[in-house]
Amino acid sequence: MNRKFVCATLAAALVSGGLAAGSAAADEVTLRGTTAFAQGTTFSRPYEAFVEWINENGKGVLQIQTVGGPEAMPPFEVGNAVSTGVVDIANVTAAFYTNILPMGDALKLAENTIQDQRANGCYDKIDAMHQEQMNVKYLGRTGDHISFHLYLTKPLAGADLSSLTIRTTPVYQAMFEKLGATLIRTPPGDVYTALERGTIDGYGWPIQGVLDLGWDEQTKYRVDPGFYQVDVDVLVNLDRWQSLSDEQRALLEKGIAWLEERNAENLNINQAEAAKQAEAGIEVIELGGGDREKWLNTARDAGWEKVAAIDADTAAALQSCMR
Ligand code: 173
Repeated sequence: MNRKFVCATLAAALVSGGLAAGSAAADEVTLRGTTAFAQGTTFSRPYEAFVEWINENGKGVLQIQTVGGPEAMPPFEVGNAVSTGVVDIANVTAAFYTNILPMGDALKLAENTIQDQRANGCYDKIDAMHQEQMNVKYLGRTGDHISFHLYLTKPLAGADLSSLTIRTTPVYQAMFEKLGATLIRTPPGDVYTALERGTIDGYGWPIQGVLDLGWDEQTKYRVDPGFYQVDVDVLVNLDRWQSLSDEQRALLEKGIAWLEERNAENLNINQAEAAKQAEAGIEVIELGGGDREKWLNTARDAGWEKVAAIDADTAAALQSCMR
């Protein structure tokens, strides 16, 4: 779609959202939201359920209006949009906003849950980092218990990617680079075409969502084991957050707690997704022995090395509260 046209459409939606909020009950606020993942797909659905929960429970207090997804705003620009207040609230993974918060790359390295991190003070550190460096409130996240994998169109003999061109995001970059791959960074929306044209031999993606996007048609193998943990984060522009009443903020916090409780369902969904992949003909390449060790150690070590190079003290603090 024409970029100018979609930007104009989004701008019109933003303006009409603003007018609608102005003409509603005096103290009801409408937040304009966006999602970096295509609406109705795996990593947008939890956020959409949250919006529904808020709109159901927040009548007369606060409503959320989703003004578009990746068709209206490129995923790698969503962090900037919520930081500057182009939107008020966003559903986005930290890998898509490392341009403004490089340390966000640490979130995928967590081995514990958001509930653990709220209890041990890690959440406060993550929130502070987002507020100070990005001008957003880190409301919370989905994605716990979901790991990432490498998917391929060609077989793989061991933990060596040197003959392969792989689609990446910052999530997989340090690991796949260490294992020798040639990398191409793209948003999710470009993966199908890249596979179809043969410009990539595979891609990084979580265990969930492959069939949802139709990529199974172009995928022959999944490499196991998985690594890291998905973070899909809900961010609120900080000025907007601070302008809300206690009641409005409490509503958002109650809604996100409700959503985060549902992260536990991922354990079952992961199994169902693996079964669906097998039915769709995706074969598992199970790395064993030394290859498995190299795979997992490279993931962890390259991941932490990269964030330690950005800010060693913060990396150390996060490492101790993320496990
Ligand atoms: O592969 C990706 O686009 C990516 O980084 C990601 C992160 C979280 C959920 C889904 C995909």
